[in-house]
Amino acid sequence: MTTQVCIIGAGPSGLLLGQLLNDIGVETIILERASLDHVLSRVRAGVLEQGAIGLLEQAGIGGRMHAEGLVHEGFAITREDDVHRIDLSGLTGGKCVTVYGQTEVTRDLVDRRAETGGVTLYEVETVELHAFDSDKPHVTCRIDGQEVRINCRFIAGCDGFHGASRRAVPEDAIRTFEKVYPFGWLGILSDVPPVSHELIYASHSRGFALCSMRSKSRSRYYIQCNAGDSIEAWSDNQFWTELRRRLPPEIAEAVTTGPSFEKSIAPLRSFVAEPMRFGNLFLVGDAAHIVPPTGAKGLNLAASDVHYLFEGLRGHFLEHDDTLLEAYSKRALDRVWKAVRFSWWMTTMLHRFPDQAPFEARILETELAFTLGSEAAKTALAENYVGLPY
Ligand code: RFL
Ligand code: PHB
Repeated sequence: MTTQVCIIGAGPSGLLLGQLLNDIGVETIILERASLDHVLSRVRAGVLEQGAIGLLEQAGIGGRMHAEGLVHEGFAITREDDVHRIDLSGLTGGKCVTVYGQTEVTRDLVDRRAETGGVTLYEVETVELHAFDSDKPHVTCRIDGQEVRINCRFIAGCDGFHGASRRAVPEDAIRTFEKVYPFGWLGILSDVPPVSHELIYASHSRGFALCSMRSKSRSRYYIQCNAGDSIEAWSDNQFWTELRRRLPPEIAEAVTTGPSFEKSIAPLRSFVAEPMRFGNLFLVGDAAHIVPPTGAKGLNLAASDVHYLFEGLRGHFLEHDDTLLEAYSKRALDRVWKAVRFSWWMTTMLHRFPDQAPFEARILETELAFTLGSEAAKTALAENYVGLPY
């Protein structure tokens, strides 16, 4: 098989890049390790920045997102029993975010690719990347037991943190930066109305909690848990009890509980690989960087990477100009590091760290008190949360 851009991974990065390229007549083949059902069953991000919304519109999937997505002009931070509102719109001159689940974004992109005749091969095994330091890279894999070779001009590594693309890069060509946090997030989905029409980020001496949603009748809640906790150790009842303990009493009383239909634990990590280009291989999204979910930035960074790479590839194929392709890694990383900093800052300020020295604990309490009491600090928080410009 031959294509112009071989995309590894049919998560949001791969599907979005594939759609934007498809729409300007650049051929792509997407190779995905998992089954379509598995891809569509993953529950992850919920909050989209305006820039990501614009790209999804450009990819032709604005319709359902605008009909069903919830526009949020602010969110709350609680500190023990106090509630503070962050007026995103007021602090940023009218900007806001949209709550629309990653599962729905993925489904819309999958449907659009099918409508527009894009090729996605699911359940491919042993994906290997070859000769990406030359002008004739190729990818090999096994599909239904058959060895398949795809010749291409470029490879886009959109295969997430555990994918094959980043691992194909020689060790001496890549530099990585990593911080692993000593806790995880236990998350549930339940078909109960959200406790509030806005998100609530709760800082509490028992640990962090987050009240989020997928719709007016579907709630997404998270609590900070120990890094080594197992799902079996947390019954629904234990989850609801612990969540309520971390919320101010009037909010805790208003939480509607019900059976969960999804429950998972996510470890928290910050990770960046530099550069994001190796010859004719480009890393995109979680393949190149991971942020803890506290700032709601992972999917949004995947979208801005796609934007920079799409501009570069459009320049190459349509205008015979490689300036933006050459600039891809730098443009993407400049924005990535700002989101990595913001996500680290939100995480550090709002969680409780086991075995923390009393001095550090007081500094973090003061960081939160200062932030909530200062218009300038809240403006900086809001500016980052709605998303820095591309
Ligand atoms: P993905 O979504 O991991 O997709 C990668 C795809 O590649 C496939 N794959 C392979 N395919 C072929 N060959 C291989 N060798 C392969 N290895 C892997 C995988 O099966 C998969 O289909 O990466 P992508 O596309 O870069 O997208 C990134 C986002 O998924 C991620 O950043 C966000 O989910 C992070 N995130 C959040 N981001 C936000 O912007 N806002 C949020 O509110 C938010 N909340 C979250 C989150 C992530 C979470 N978890 C579980 C990590 C909340 C949570 C709990
Ligand atoms: C979510 O709804 O899954 C969500 C929302 C905000 C975050 C992280 C996750 O910061």
